[in-house]
Amino acid sequence: MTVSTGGRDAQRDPGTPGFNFGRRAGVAAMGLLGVVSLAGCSMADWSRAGMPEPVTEQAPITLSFWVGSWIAAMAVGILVWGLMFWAFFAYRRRKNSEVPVQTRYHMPIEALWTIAPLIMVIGIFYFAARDEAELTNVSNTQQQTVNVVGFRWSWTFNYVNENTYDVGQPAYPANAEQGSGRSAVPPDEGSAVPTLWLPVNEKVKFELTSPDVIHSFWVPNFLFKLDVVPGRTNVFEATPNQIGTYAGKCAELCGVDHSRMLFQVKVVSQQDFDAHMEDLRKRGQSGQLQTGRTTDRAQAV
Ligand SMILES: [Cu+2]
Repeated sequence: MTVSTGGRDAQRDPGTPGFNFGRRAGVAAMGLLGVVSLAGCSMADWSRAGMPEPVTEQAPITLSFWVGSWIAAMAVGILVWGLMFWAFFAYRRRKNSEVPVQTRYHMPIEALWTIAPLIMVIGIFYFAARDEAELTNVSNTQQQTVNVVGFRWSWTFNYVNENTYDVGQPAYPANAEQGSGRSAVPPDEGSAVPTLWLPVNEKVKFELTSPDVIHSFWVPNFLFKLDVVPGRTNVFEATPNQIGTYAGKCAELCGVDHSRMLFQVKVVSQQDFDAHMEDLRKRGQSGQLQTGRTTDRAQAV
């Protein structure tokens, strides 16, 4: 008798497996393990399903929606995969001549696969709408107001209560060689990205404005971003509750130097914040820069 693993109609010994499922599953598991360890994911990353660490009072709302969605999706996935594999084995063709029972117009099944996805979509919509309403709610009970101006290609931070401002300049591309880039900004200066200072545990109202095109204000660790739209003021509130320095960037493709719109957020103690405001005043950066592009520094691009 010929034993072959190839060809649909190949004859097989009853005891000879055509495909070694155990070995294949082992190889797949090893591959997955390799990918996971190469990706450098820690246990904390896993528990957040890849989300950055939340550093505001509001961010856990986004995080629990994200993790909850994954849990729900995996539960549905496991159920569907389980049913699929059960069907593969339970209804596999045992004889060449055999044709499986064909099921048509089965009302309970038709009703199930109409209603079940509907319940899932309504569920996702309900939680998304509930969390969005909470995250975008503006109570106007803030302790600090910051007017963030996104402009091509950097950011200005107007500290409204303090009547001070800071203006950034485009970050120099990390891989650009000196003299090869379009920019006249020296790499050392350009690498100092604009910094938004915020006092810890104070509610901040962000007023986002743009003098030119649509940008998007994104601090990954806030688990939140909001578009910066010319001609209107988009507003949100957040309370940073963890001291540290966090990266931020423009998240809306706004033009050729979009990738240079980097900034950072420094969440500091009240004393450090006050000292920095004093520093800005000493440097003559009192008042507000509404357009963001009125200094020589920002024009040097
Ligand atoms: Cu932008």
